[in-house]
Formats: sequence, structure tokens, C-alpha cells
Amino acid sequence: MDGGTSGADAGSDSASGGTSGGMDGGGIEQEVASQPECWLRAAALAPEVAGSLPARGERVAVAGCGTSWFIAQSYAAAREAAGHGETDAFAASEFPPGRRYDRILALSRSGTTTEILDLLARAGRAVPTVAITADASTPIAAAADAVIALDFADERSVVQTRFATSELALLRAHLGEDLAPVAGAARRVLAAPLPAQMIEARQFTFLGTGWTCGLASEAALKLREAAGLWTEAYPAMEYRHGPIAVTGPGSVVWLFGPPPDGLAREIAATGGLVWQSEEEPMAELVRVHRLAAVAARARGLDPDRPRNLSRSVILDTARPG
Ligand code: F1P
Repeated sequence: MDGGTSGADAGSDSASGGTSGGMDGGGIEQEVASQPECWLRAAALAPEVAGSLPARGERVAVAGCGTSWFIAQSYAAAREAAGHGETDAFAASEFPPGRRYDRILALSRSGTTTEILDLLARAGRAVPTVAITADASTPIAAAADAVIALDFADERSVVQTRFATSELALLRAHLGEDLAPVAGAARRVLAAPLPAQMIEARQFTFLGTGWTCGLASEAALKLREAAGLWTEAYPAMEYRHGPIAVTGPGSVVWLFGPPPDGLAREIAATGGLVWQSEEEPMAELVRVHRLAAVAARARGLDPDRPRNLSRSVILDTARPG
């Protein structure tokens, strides 16, 4: 990976010159490291809560804000791809009025995010609603018809990691996926060194396809939130349609899944680093989590307490302006 360029095999975990896969640090490091166990616990819950989650064939809308929106996107694409039915994902604030759905799924770690509560209030009892949250004692429990609490995955860090991936683990298990190999992949990622070029990079572009588009957006958000980095995310085939213009020496283009034909070569020609791992995509997101914490600390930032960000966004709707 010398000179900032590399081919499609740059994602080898044997890359040298990186930091160790240690678990030291503050809250976020411990929360990141606990993901494999949280995923298995969330997946084990799937049969118990299946009656509240979208049934096969239902037309479903999933909504969230920030991280929760990107998890909604991943789940929506995964559900459709698994043949369970049409599934749309929306930022809660952009939920289109008047659409007909069989069920609305609201995602919110805090259970207090204003836009999500507004959406559930607008939905009323006209359509069944279900919320996944970390804290069932919050207003979301009264606002939704059913609530699924993943309290064991709640977090101290403002930046979401294990809660978000645990809810996706639950939803994937509900689609019939086996999360055991995914948890195994995450354990490998946690034990692997992080390449030094990543920690020093000035810019990241994350690319995905299908359900990994949401993961790519979430990866980009993590590095922005925790480390204040310049990051972007696109569906992989969109990257050539403009975003490639920002790639150059000091850039990392991180692929969640196999790259479109010839793309790795084009990225390498810009002087950017191509990162493509063989690991399962949700486990690969764990590598981004680790990088977010390390890159933040390397820049003198506290990844648990990002600038200008709180655990949930509660808008003062009573006050105009
Ligand atoms: C959504 C969210 C987070 C973000 C920050 C502010 O929260 O936008 O994604 O990182 O913590 O809140 P929630 O509705 O899932 O609690």
C-alpha cells in the first residue's frame, strides 16, 4: 500500500504499520468491542418479537434520523432483496404524507428524537407502528403501538455504534439470516491491526450497493461525528459520476463489497487508497468504528463527545425560529 495507491487487495488484514487491535480507551472502544455479543443477543430475540416486526408480504416504511436513518436504509434494501416485500426508508422529517403502508417501523436509540415522535403522532392509529429503541421508558413507547427495547445495547457514547448494528442484527435475523458467522467476522475485525494510512488519511469516500449503501452512509457519518473528518458516501456505480473528482493522494475509497468492473484500477490511478475487505459488510463497519475512535484521539478529539452533537436531537418546537 506504499505511495497511497493500491489494488483491490489492499484490504488485507495483514497490512503492516498499523495500530494494534487493542480495546483500550473510553466508552466508545468498549461499546465497539462488545458488538459480536450484542448482535447474537439481538438475533436471539427475533422469534420473541416477530409478531411486532414487519410480516412477509407487508408494505413497510422504515424511518429514523442520522444513524437510525442509515440503518433504516440498510434494512429496507435487505428486506426487499430477501423477498419479504416492498420497503421504503425515510429520514423521519421527509416522510411523505398520504402514502399507504401496512406498517411503519421507527428506529431511535434515544426514543426522544423530535422528528420520530412527530412522525408517530402523525401516523396515529391508522397504521400499525413499531419502534426499536434502547430505552422503553422514553416517549417513543407511548407513541408507537409496539416497542422493542434493546436496552443491553444502549450506549454511553453520544456516537452510536453497537445499538445501531444490534438493531440491524435483530432485523436481519428476522429476515432469516444467521448472525453467528457475522459475529465471527466482527471478532476477526476487532483483532486485526488498523493500517496507518487510514489513520493519517485526509478524506474518505465509502461505496456500497444494495443493503450496504446504508452501511456506507453510516460509515461516513461515524468518521464525521467522532473524528470531524471529510467523508462522503455513494452507491458504488455513482462514484464515477462526479465523486471521483475529490479522490487523490491522502484519500481512502472504502468499498463495502466487490467493486464494479475496473473501478479499483481507476481509483488507484488517482493516487487514492482502495480499501476492499473480504469481510462481511456489517463486520467491516466495525473496522470503521475502530478507525473513528483512533482517528479522533490522534487528532486530539474525544470520540465519545463530538463537537456540536448531543445524544439525541430534541427540537424546541414551541419556539419559532
Ligand atoms: C439519532 C441521532 C444520532 C446521532 C446523534 C443525534 O438519534 O441523529 O444518529 O448520532 O446522537 O441523534 P436516535 O433517534 O437514534 O436516538
